[in-house]
Amino acid sequence: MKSLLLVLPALCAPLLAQEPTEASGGNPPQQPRKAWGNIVLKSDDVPAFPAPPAGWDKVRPGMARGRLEKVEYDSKTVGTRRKMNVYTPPGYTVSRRYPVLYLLHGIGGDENEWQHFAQVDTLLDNLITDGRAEPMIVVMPNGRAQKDDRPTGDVFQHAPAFAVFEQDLLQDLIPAVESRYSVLANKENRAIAGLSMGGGQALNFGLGHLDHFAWIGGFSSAPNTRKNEELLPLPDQAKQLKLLWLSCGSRDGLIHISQDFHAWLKRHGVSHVWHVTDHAHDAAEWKQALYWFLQKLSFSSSSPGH
Ligand code: FER
Repeated sequence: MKSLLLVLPALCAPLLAQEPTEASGGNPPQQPRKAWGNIVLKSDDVPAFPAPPAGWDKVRPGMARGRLEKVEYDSKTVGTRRKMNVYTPPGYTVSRRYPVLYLLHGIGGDENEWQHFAQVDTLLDNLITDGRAEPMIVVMPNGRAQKDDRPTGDVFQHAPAFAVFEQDLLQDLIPAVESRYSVLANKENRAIAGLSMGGGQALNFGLGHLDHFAWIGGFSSAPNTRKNEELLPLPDQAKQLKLLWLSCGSRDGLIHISQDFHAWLKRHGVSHVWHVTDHAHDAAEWKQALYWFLQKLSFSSSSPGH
């Protein structure tokens, strides 16, 4: 089973991450055990949102649909042409400009992972049609910034490339998106979120570049998340954010990472969303987190770009 996990990278993250215990030996050997803490729930580890309503993830016949396309860009950082998936909303037109969400995958994933886990196009089509999310572009890049960026072999060895992606994102990917699509290119219209390793990246890069991002979401963030004081050396600076979101499943052995940052934010009076469901480290968690996160992105109510 363990070797099978390593050759099924797109499916790895949720399977690798099932609340391993010392007794069950549930971890693959490459994975640092200390990262998976004992789960100790606090009284405020509760959902901020209910389970999504019926039909939330169903394709509706006859409805206007957005487009999902595979796009390549030149990365000076990596020295290769890199792939991303880009969702454009129903009726996308260059005669208007759109906000952009950068959506980052986990350690076993790639640019296809979010679509595979959460059918991002369907969620957005439904939310936009119902007026519950604003028309936006969603960019799903490959956050493993190394020449061979396929999730093969021991994916935990790729952790350093997830840090290198900070440079690829800011210097290569965002400029490529903003030159190719009709984009509102300011921080009020730029969001970043991700799951697990991608959650750590979103917190690290988003909070590290408050001049670039006003909307930040960490879903089930992984041990690549920087320490609280490094994430936000000056907690008051978070006041310039429109949204800081932390979510996790209560059966996820990585929840201590989100709990710790949540408690620190609370202590420092930094407002944020804290959404804890009864899911584990799995696609069900990330899909509903994305569904509610998308509805919090009220770009136009906050934006000088409109
Ligand atoms: C770790 C445990 C989990 C780790 C990363 C993860 C870099 C990431 C999991 C995921 O992305 O699903 O110790 O170290």
